[in-house]
Amino acid sequence: MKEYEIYNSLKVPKGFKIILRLDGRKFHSLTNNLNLEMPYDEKFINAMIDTSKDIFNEFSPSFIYSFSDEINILLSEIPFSGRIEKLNSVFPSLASSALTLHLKDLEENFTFNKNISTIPTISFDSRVIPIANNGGIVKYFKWRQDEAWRNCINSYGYWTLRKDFSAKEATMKLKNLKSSDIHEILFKKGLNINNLPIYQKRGVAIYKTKKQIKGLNPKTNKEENSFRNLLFVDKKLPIFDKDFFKKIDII
Ligand SMILES: Nc1nc2c(ncn2[C@@H]2O[C@H](COP(=O)(O)OP(=O)(O)OP(=O)(O)O)[C@@H](O)[C@H]2O)c(=O)[nH]1
Ligand SMILES: [Mg+2]
Repeated sequence: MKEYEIYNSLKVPKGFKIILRLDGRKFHSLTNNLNLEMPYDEKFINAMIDTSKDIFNEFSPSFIYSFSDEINILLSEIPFSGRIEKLNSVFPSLASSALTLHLKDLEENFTFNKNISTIPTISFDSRVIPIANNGGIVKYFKWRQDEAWRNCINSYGYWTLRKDFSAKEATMKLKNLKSSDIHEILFKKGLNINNLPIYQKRGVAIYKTKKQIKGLNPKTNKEENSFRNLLFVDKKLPIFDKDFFKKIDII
């Protein structure tokens, strides 16, 4: 029967790094059901960060970038011998169970919608993106960060318009507006989008940083400097460019 497993041998091309992009399935309903704060809910964002940390601790990727309901994972060393079926099943299932547990921890902080009384089932989809070179890494993450920014403007625009219009009307109005028009509307309503927290505008990254630690060397009995790799959650990201990825030793 083994010959029926026809996708078994599908693998990442040799010599490539990959990015896995996980995206929450039907998270619009999930966030509605949990009555999350609109458009950004710190509890939910922290649960997504904790989920990303779990992925980091399990698979040691080089870099994770998250905003809204997506988690982008850069893998330089590819597990499961690069088998696509494994990558596209193990990572999203790990993310689903981790996020469920982190949201469960916060359960008492949610005011559930009428139909539910507990955290609903959670799933993520997953895709594998082969990356040929360092330029590809910068280009990819810049593309996702631009999306985070678009998402930020649109969601603030939507929730501001919703104060005066129905969901349908607000969506229609947004469709015809340029981002400069949305800025203008928000500004008139007293919201300067430039003053929003950086993590809302640019997303959050998780990566290792080298930290200098002073400690006593028991052999020499002298104080010495050593370096330790620590997991760092970056909520104050710059706009992604080559220099940023060089500085954090990704490229
Ligand atoms: N209120 C709130 N909603 C959020 C937050 N982060 C993500 N979301 C929701 O997550 C959705 C993510 O967008 P999509 O991935 O396009 O929508 P989806 O419902 O997950 O649809 P599929 O991915 O196609 O299954 C947004 O539309 C928001 O409704 C948050 O911090 N607060
Ligand atoms: Mg989604």
